[in-house]
Amino acid sequence: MTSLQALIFDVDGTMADTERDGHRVAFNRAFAEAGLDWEWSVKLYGKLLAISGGKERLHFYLRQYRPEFEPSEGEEQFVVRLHQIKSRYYQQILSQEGIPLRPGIRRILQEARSQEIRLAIATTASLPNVTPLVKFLAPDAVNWFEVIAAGDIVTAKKPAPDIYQYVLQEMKLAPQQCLVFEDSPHGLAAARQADLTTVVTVNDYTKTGDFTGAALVVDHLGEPEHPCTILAGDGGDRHYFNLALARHLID
Ligand code: XBP
Ligand code: MG
Repeated sequence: MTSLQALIFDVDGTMADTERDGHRVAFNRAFAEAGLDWEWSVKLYGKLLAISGGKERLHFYLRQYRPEFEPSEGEEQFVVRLHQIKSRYYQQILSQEGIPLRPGIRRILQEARSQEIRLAIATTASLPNVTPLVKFLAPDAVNWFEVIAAGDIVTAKKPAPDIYQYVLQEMKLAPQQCLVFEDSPHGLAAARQADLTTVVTVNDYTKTGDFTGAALVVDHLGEPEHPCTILAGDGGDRHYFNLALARHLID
């Protein structure tokens, strides 16, 4: 029997529904600022989410949807520049409009802190796009996490397991001592390939995904006054996710 030592969180889609109303909108504002008449609809963005990472997503879009477009500065430089503009808009959206945290996120993090469970983040998004969202938890919440593994810190992004292996290495923990929270098939694949037990909280973009291999699939983590629905896995008759359930999934 191994005891639970750490919780590892994905950010986009898991801590908050950032993709549709945050990242997507920021990409569109960046296109407009760059004088491009491109528009990523909610539906198209759902398809583009097959590619993890904002810069990688832009490269994919150019190849698949704009093969005739040849930026004078070269594709690599163009993507970096456009992604910088997009990040500025994304951070503006977070600071001016805000994006609410998903149910149960703050509660489970506080519960973990009070029981000295270690915390980490493993995300494909770039660090400057992660910290403003983490600050919604509490102004000093960046310090709650022992490791914030983000963006280009590893070369192979999710669904590759590298970001999770990096976190395990940094924390000197075995996969059996940790529980991961993810929202997407890519995230689940990354965690499972690193042998990590994973809880999936689905959202509108991911609810039809294949989550075979997840220990638990729920619509969200729930709150005592806002129950969650268990979609798959052994959650017993619980109405919201808590540390007792986290320990049950690991032991
Ligand atoms: C998140 C991503 C990110 C965001 C955009 O995936 O793929 O690329 O969409 O962020 P996950 P950046 O939740 O699986 O980590 O533009 O900063 O890359
Ligand atoms: Mg995610």
